[in-house]
Amino acid sequence: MKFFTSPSSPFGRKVKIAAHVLGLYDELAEITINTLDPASGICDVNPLGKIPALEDNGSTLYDSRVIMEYLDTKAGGGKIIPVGGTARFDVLKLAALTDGILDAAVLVVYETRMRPEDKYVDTYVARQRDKIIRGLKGVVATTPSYRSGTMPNVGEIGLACVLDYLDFRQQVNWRDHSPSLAGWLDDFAAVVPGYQSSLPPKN
Ligand SMILES: N[C@@H](CCC(=O)N[C@@H](CS)C(=O)NCC(=O)O)C(=O)O
Repeated sequence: MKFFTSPSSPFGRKVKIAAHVLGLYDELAEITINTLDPASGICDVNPLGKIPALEDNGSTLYDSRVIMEYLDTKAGGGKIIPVGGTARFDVLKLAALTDGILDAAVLVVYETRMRPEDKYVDTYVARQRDKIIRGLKGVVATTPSYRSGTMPNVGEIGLACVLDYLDFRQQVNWRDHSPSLAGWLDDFAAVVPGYQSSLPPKN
């Protein structure tokens, strides 16, 4: 499987951890993409020009959530996404919340990277930061607990990627806003395959 991503992409990292826990990581041939480079070819793979994307058996998939579901299906199904019941929608909701936090965090990065300094819109950045902080509080309200050694679900994988991405970009100190998540991350980091090897690069 050709896997288009970059070491700093938190969405790409979700897929990497999912592939590890599902035992499929060795099947991924990683292709590093700089989405800002028009010659990267990513728009031929994903019309949205975004990573991650995956090519397998002649078809292309994009959006990290779709790719994770594809990998789950390939591994037999029901492993990182519960098949039914309230558990399924609890997990999908947590995944949507963590993706929303990541979207806001990525937009904060783009606001500074894409605009000249005099066009930087503080109120827009503040709005995204508020989403991040409210989103984290929403996560805490679900009283997450990772049971050591269990297969993490897509929501938990998303949460780990959120917390490390916020540390990487240093936009919001989540330990101030949601200190209870520190213990959660320690439990997850200690045992989940692919967690350490997929950490974002050091700043
Ligand atoms: N919903 C998408 C979000 C992916 C995304 O925003 N990726 C960023 C990199 S972390 C990207 O490719 N940005 C380039 C762009 O927006 O043009 C997913 O889950 O895969």
